[in-house]
Parts: sequence; structure tokens; C-alpha cells
Amino acid sequence: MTLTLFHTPGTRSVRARWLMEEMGVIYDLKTLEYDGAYFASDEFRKINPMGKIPAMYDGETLINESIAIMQYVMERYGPTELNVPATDPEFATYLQWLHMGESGVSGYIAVSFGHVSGEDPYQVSEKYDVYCRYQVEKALGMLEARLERREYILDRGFSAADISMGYALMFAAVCTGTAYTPTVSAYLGRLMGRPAMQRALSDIPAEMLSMFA
Ligand SMILES: N[C@@H](CCC(=O)N[C@@H](CS)C(=O)NCC(=O)O)C(=O)O
Repeated sequence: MTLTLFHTPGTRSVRARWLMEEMGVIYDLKTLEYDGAYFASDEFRKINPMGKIPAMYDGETLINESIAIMQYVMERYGPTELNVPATDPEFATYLQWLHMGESGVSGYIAVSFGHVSGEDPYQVSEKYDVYCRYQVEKALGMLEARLERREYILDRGFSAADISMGYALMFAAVCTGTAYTPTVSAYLGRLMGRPAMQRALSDIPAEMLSMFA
């Protein structure tokens, strides 16, 4: 089977790309420019009915949520140390942070970004923006506590949970200027320094990357 990833630089497809680069999985990359009108078009919705990036095909099978793509690739194309089995004592913590990256951080950041950039056609209220930022703040507080005594989220070391959260931290810094504590900044710096992450970000503007140097 051929894995084909529909990717736009800097978007959530980075998670899938970073993971596959870490694992050494071979995939076909179809890079599209960010184009909301095209994503909403019938043509693109034949590729991904959600009209979003990422979309990944394994042969005929479509998966279109970045965390689900990561779980799929690890299960189908592993085994990999990036995945944590259900028998591991850190399994619950792993799953929680794997999903926190999207549902506890990136999803809220996307709303706040739409709000501040004026690009949200639904024009969410100021109050909803504040609510979203509050949710992110809580997740960052939990992350801070987690990283106080660890280099990565889990005691066992770098895992897919770090890919999920690392992308979320980068996305939040770029889109909403989210500032981090020294502990979280140092963690993000460690993640950004990974060769696989650098390859996954090789197509984003250098000035964006220099924010994390
Ligand atoms: N929860 C989804 C979010 C996907 C998403 O919103 N992708 C953005 C790019 S980062 C997108 O395609 N936005 C275009 C649109 O919604 O029109 C995931 O994790 O894959």
C-alpha cells in the first residue's frame, strides 16, 4: 500500500509528517498551498469531505484527523518506540497528552487565531476567544508541571505525545503569539531541534523557524 499525505506547510499535517519522518516510513507527499476556497471546493472535498488538511490515504482508505493519522501509522506501520502499549504504566498519560495536543490546545488556538486575524467568517465573540485562551492556559499549566522533572512528557522519553503537543506549541506561538515559561520554551526548543521535525518543517518560511532558534 502507498501512504499519501495531503499537506500544507505549517498546518496540522506537520504532525503526520514529523511522525513518519521519525519512524522512517515511506510516504508520498502532496503539498498544497493554504487556500480556504479550494479546501471548501467540491474538487477538494472529493479528496477530503471535511475540506481540511491533513488528509491521508493508505491505498483507498482515508483518514483525516491528525491524531488519528498518527495512531494509524504507528499501529499499521510500527512497531515504534513512539507509541505506548496499553500494558505500559504510562499508557493513560500518553493517550491524554496525545489527544491534548489537538483537542486541548490546537482546536482552541485555531478559534482564537480566526478571531484575532479577522479571518473567521463566523466571527466568534470576544468572550469565546477569552474562553479558548483560558483552556489553553490550563493545558500549558499542566504541561509545565509535567516537564518540571522530565525532558519529555513521559518518563520513558520522547513519544508521539510530544509530537502532538510540540506541533500545538509551535502553532500557538505562530498564530496567537502565545508566550511560554522557560521550562516549556526549552522543551519546545528540544523538539524543534530534532532532525525529523526539521524535515517536517523544511518548507516553512525561515523567519517563522527563526522564532524558535
Ligand atoms: N482536528 C483536525 C483539524 C484540521 C484543520 O482544521 N486543519 C486546518 C489547517 S491546520 C485546515 O485545513 N483549515 C482549513 C479550513 O478549515 O478551511 C486535525 O487535527 O486534523
